[in-house]
Amino acid sequence: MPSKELIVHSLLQNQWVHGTDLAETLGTSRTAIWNNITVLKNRGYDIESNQKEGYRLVSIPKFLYPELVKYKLGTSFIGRNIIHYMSTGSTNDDARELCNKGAHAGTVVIAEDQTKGRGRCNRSWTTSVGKSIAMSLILKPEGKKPREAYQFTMMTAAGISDALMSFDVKNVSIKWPNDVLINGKKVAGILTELNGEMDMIRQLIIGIGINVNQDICDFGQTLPDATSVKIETGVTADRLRLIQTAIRCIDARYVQLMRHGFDDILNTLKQRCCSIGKKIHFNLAGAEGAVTVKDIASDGGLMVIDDSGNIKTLYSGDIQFV
Ligand code: BT5
Repeated sequence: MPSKELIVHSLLQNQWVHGTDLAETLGTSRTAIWNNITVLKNRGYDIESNQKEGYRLVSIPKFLYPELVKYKLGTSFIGRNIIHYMSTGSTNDDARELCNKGAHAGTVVIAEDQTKGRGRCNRSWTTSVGKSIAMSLILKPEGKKPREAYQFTMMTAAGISDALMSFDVKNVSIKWPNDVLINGKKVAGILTELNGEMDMIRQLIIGIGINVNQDICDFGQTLPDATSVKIETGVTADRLRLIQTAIRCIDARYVQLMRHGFDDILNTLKQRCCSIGKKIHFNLAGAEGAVTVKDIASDGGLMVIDDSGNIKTLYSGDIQFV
């Protein structure tokens, strides 16, 4: 563990930490500790110090720094390596580059701001600095086929909705295939990108955008269907606690999917999916039409029925309620 991370964890755990103890634990000198404390102060940590008692953490920065996100994270897999940018184009692009350089599965890329945040089909995704969560997960699920990739989008939607519900957010639903809604408005979106061969997923990059503390004016008139946790609950949410909870819940869903298959996630989707029974307009690779959603199929596709009674299953694309 890098020494700055150890120092922060030690400061988070203890009221006062003596420089000598820190130096001993880290196998370094007191001067090196002092230098690291200076770096941490420049990162926004408010650290009090005195000769007798050592160092005390007064407050932490508002950013989603890896050392803070990792503190007591306790996941089995996702988040064992975390990379943080103040500003970047798109965390999905960063994750892809990191993959090309050999990044481990379970790596998470977090950005405070994105200048080229993307949705599906190159649509744009808006991030509000200090008010959103923008992150990408690198997964390398062994034994999974490219046609199963959307199961990972759905396990992520299940995980994000678990996290929001554990924050006591009411009326959370999932709009097939990749939106999480509160009171029918979009609070989170998922962008899954795949690199693989015909019968093997080499890596999956799962981009996640969550609106946490935006006010209505942050979305303006361009995004009337967007909402945030704060708008829906009336309370400013702790972004750090929410990202940790989201990573934990997605990690748990990932383990569930890899060990026990898709069934439990499918059941969750059926319970939380707001599309079942609704009339929708779908657009799928150029084909479009109005249909009624019947169910979610056992493999995660959307079973729909048209006005003539023909049943078909959709596997990707956009749906709008009519
Ligand atoms: C998505 O696409 O919903 C996927 C969004 C994924 C964003 C994450 S952030 C981290 C990672 N890095 C990236 O570059 N992307 C991922 P889609 O279903 O295509 O929805 C896109 C549409 O959602 C846009 O065309 C807008 O209408 C709307 N939208 C844009 N920003 C939004 C926001 N902050 N909240 C709600 N809706 C938004």
